[in-house]
Amino acid sequence: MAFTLPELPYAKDALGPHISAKTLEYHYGKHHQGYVTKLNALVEGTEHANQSLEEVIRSSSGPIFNNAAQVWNHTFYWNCLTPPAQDRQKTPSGDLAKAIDTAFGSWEAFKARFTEMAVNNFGSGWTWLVQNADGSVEIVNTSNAGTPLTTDQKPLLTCDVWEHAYYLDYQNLRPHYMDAFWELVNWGFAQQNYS
Ligand code: MN3
Repeated sequence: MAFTLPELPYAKDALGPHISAKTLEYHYGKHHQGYVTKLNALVEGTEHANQSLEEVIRSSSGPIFNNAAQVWNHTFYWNCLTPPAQDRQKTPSGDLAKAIDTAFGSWEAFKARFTEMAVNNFGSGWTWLVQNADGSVEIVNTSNAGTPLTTDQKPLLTCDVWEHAYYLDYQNLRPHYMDAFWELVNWGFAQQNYS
């Protein structure tokens, strides 16, 4: 049973002008696919070969963990984005909006804090909105392939801050990529994750 690259939930040119088709060709078609291919090669003949992706992430370390977590993180990230349609929901609503207000004071304060965490996440990594067991939410940074799946915190939303996520479109300007990210967040997906 080999791991496979999930379909993108939209066309490669659907996130423009904020994230280009060229970025998706490389980020999804080369990087994400590369993690899947490497993972399959690494688990062959090991105890991980017949595990689910989540089981591999929770029971491995080193290269197997890195590639498995990157496969999962990227699939989650694609689902955190949605094409920038006119009628796109631009802010969270419902229980998630309440939890964000409780934790950060306001939507604007949350957005500013998430952006600050992402911009200052040193090197390669991910910035996450996560849910704690008591229903509260917080923002956490992980480095490299790090993922909340190995903790008690439930991922709700993520932003990939590896340079490969934005270098073709924004070169070294991660803050400009963050502006793009906010134009594309799929709040319906984040709300669905919050329970
Ligand atoms: Mn990436």
